[in-house]
Amino acid sequence: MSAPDPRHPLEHFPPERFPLGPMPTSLALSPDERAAALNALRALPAELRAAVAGLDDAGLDTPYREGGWTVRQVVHHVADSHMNAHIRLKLALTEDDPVIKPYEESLWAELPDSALAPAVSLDLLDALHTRLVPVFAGVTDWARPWTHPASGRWTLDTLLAMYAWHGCHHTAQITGLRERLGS
Ligand code: NI
Repeated sequence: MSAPDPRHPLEHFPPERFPLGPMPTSLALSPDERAAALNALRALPAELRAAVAGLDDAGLDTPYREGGWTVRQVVHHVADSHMNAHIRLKLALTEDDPVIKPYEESLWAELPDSALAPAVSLDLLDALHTRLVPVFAGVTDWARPWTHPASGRWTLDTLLAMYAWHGCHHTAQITGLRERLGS
């Protein structure tokens, strides 16, 4: 995922691509919403692993929607994205309103590591979320700002909500495909 782009038409969210609807962009969350988002991040590595369990190479190399990434690319993309989340969170906690670095996610998904076995990124996500979740859980000032060069200034609440949604969003793309295919 990238931070929200206000130029993107919000009314266009085809359900196969956006099974959970658009990414949330709240600037402030309630304590219950934060707890739910943290639980989603805690659960994500196991849920993504379960979503791809039992797929052979043909299943892993099936696009989750016409013209979309393969299941394998989706798994590696979640690792790409959440590595950036960890860096963005730590920058926001240690610098004054840092400008984060966007990246070309569709080009990253074409690099050779996105052809590896999904287990590589599933193991990476296990370790990464073991580090990411306690950093989020230790936040005391959820209004701390960070800035995306295209979409502007956001808060740590936004960052938490975005990535909690992001993991569930891609997991649901895979489970939705498997439901449609009966695989
Ligand atoms: Ni994404």
